[in-house]
Order: sequence, then C-alpha cells, then structure tokens
Amino acid sequence: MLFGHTRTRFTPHHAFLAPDGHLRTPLPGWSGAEGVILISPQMGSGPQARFIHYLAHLEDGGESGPPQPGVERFIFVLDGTVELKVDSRSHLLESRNQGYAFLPAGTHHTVVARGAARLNVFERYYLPYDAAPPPDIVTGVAREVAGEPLLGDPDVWVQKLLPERPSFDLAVNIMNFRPGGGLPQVETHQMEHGIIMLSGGGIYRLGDDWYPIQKDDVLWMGPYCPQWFGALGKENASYLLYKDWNRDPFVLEREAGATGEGG
Ligand code: UGY
Ligand code: MN
Repeated sequence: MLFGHTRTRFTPHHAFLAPDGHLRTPLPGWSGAEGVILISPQMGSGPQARFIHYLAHLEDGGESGPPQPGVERFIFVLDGTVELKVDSRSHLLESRNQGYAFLPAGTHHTVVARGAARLNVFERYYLPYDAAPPPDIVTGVAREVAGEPLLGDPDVWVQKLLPERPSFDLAVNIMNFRPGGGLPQVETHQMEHGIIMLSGGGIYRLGDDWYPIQKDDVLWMGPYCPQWFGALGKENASYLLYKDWNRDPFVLEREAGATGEGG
C-alpha cells in the first residue's frame, strides 16, 4: 500500500470514486446493513447531484428501510441474493444473473438478504409528468435484457433496464463495450450520470481529465460534463448508468428548489 495515495478525485463537475476511499456508515431505517454513500446532493459547489447513489452491504437477514417520502428507488444486486417483498409478492434477485428492481415513490417494500449481499442503489425524488400515470414496479434480470448497438456500432451495445415511457423520469442502462470499442463522441449533455463499473476496464475522460477505470469504480458526471469512454484489455467492459430522463429542464429546476435537492 502506498501511504497517502488514492485514485479518487472530486471536482465541482465530476467525481471519480475508487473503492479505496469508501467509508461505511449506517443507513437510517435499515438493519443488518451498512452503506457507502457515493453520490449525493451534498457534493460541493457548482452543479449538485439531484440523486443519491449508494452501496448497501447487507449481512445475512439484513433488511432495507424505506426511502424518503416521494423518493423512488432502483436496486441492482452486485453480490449475493436478496428477496424483495412488495405487493404481498416475493421476488428473488440474484447477482449471478444481475437481478434488479425499480420501486416507484410510495411503494411499500422490503429487501431481505439471503446470505451476505451487496446492492447498488439509485434514488431520486420522483418528478410527475402531467399527462402520464405514475410508473409501475419493475423487476428484471439484466442478463436477459437484449442489447441494442449504439448508433449501429456492433462493438458498443446498450441494455435498457427500464421502460422508456414518459411515466419514468430516469433511465438505468448497462453500457457494454468490446475491447477497443468506445463512445462514438465526447458527449456533453444536460442530464447527469451516476455510473458503477461492472466488468472490464478502460479509460474514462471527464472534462479535461482522463482516468483509468476498473470494476467497482464509481463516477459522478454533473450536467454538461464532457464524457467519453474507451474499453481496453482482454474482456468486455460494462457499466451501470443512471441518468435523469424525460423531463423538461425547467421542471427539473423548479423541483430542485421545491425539494431542496441540488441547485
Ligand atoms: O446515455 C448516455 O448518456 C451514455 N451514453 N453516457 C455515457 O455512457 N457516459
Ligand atoms: Mn452520457
């Protein structure tokens, strides 16, 4: 170990969060669980995150607590198996096939670990859209979600884990790259991202910084942060990506003021 060194970087417009910097904290309302809050509205000056991205480390039998009122939750099983109890039904979500679930705001649910488990969680205040009904509960297995080539490139493919209907104010996708594949452009857009690397690695460009990236590294990209990824190595690279979606920027701004989220 090299003393006083970390790969973690924190800037007003993006953050690179390596596992060496993780600090576990209690997750209020959860039992038999510890959290690592990665991205949150507390992030410094400049554009602030309008969502929360955290890891939940659960011991066998550990249980989730509810999100804040008005907050929706997306969970993705990174390690182990959990049982999701919702609507008097039970769903087993397993890391071996990349189980995931989306719980709309106000959905009473519990996640119970069957053995030690690790979850990746995204949460945000739901922004209703006048013409659309609230979103539905979604449970799924990412390994079975078909990929679509990105702009026709067979070396980069996107798996969309949630429906694209206007009811949903977020998108959660898995981006996949063959070694040598990369994003076709340096993207610069109004949506923000939370990303966790699931497999493989490569180089991530954020603003004018370039980061070697590997499994379990996490990124925050604020609105308009220029971003590009190229995959290197021998195995396919993939990452789980959150973005705000389907909403007018004026609505985002108004709601940010109303909830105290971001600025
Ligand atoms: O959907 C996206 O914005 C995605 N292509 N961005 C990214 O991978 N950084
Ligand atoms: Mn993007």
